[in-house]
Amino acid sequence: MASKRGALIVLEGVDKAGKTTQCKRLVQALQQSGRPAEVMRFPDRTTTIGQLISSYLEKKSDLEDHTVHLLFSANRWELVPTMKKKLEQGITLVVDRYAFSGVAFTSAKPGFCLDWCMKPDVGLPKPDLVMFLKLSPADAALRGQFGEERYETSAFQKVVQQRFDELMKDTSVNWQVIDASQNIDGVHNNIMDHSLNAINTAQNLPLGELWK
Ligand code: Z5A
Repeated sequence: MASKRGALIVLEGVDKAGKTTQCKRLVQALQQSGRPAEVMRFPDRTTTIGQLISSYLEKKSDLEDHTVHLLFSANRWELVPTMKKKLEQGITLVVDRYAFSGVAFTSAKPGFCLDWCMKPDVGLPKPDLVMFLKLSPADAALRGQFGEERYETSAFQKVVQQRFDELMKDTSVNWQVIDASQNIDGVHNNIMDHSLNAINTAQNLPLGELWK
């Protein structure tokens, strides 16, 4: 009998919301409870495309805005065969940023609309659950200064938040908003509850296609 598929779970959120912390915590907790799970992150800076993106984010190189948007998308598409294989093997994937970040960040730049930004990611594996870690700019500031990378300014992040708010109106995606101002355990408990529901539901459903 074919094994039940794993769930595709995505964490999105503003800068310093705790995405990386919570992705690791979730994978650990799932593994400890006997559920196969692995973490992934986008951009995946280890591939050739990912290295171009990394150099751009670190401001070591400049890329035209449409070009870098398409590279972020290509970086997801190049990982799709691996993602599908793992999901089919029953492994739940916990993903730190996905196409929603791609759209929110590029569409925060002048001259870009959501519709154009979404196009290259249409048809990607559709997440069974997308959790948005919500944190006010004041609470984010308590977690340290912005880093040195591109996009890490409060004015830009404010527009990014507005774009995420637009994306979250799409009811075809299973969005859950998480209060990321709680302590790490509190956030983890909320995330775990939603994830267990998604894992149980996903195992009996085919993997969907995003924005199709
Ligand atoms: N980008 C894009 O433009 N297009 C795309 O398609 C994609 C991405 C996929 C990648 O950054 C950049 O690329 C990103 C979007 C853009 N640009 N920005 N800005 P990244 O993924 O390499 O790094 P990041 O996502 O910006 O990381 P982050 O937002 O700074 O951090 P985080 O993962 O949300 O948080 P954290 O590292 O888990 O925690 C931050 C700190 O807070 C740390 O000291 C923790 O110990 C602390 N923390 C965490 N949780 C708590 C709680 N609950 N209480 C107190 N303190 C906490």
